[in-house]
Amino acid sequence: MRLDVLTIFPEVFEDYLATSITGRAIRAGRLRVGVHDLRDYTRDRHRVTDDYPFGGGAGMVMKPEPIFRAVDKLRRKSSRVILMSPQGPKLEQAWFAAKAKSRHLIVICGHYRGVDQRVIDALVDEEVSLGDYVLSGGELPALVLVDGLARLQPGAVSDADSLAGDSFSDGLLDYPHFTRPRAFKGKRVPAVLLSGNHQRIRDWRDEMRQKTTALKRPDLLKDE
Ligand code: 9D3
Repeated sequence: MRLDVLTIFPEVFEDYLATSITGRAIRAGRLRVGVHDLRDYTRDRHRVTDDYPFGGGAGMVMKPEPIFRAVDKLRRKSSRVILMSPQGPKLEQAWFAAKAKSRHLIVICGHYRGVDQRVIDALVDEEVSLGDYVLSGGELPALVLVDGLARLQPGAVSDADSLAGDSFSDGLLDYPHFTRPRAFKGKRVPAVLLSGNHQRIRDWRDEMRQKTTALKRPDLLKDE
């Protein structure tokens, strides 16, 4: 899979993409990520990517021309163009599972008040949001998108079970985890986990997943 990200802050992507599972997926060749500075697609001396809104009002709007030039250069037949936008539906695990099979995504990061509407109308296939709160731009949301897709690429997460057991992939939260030491600050690891009885351990974990979900995220247990 290939991702091309359009942004006015390309430098914020570098460290994160080089790290952990995203870094491993990229180094393993499972995922290619291009980060493109929209200022490289301007044609004026000051490399301006934003301008005042027609009709007035606070804040700046991202100009259409650099975004159109970048998308025209990067787009192929298989491309889908995604705009990170507080107006899109919220990203969910099912979205990642579906999009992980894509060949090529072009991801546009907005800033300020957002992008010129003609970008949305002519170029964007879908808008996606992280949630109903205001961030200063689409860069962190785009990193979330890349991370969620990277770990679903074949071979990116070493243990296939850790994907199958993903919280949300079956609508339940995870069970509690413990590692050494067996006793810490007077708190013992649940005896069942030391029992060596794998059926009992599975049953305990299933039960804990139900209980934890009912307690912390009862909304996940309601149908629809
Ligand atoms: C004044 C109306 N604002 C919409 C709530 C304008 C606006 C605020 C912030 C337009 C863009 C932004 C920058 N945010 C994003 O680009 C963004 C975002 C977000 O703010 N919250 C959750 N998900 C996302 S994805 C992209």
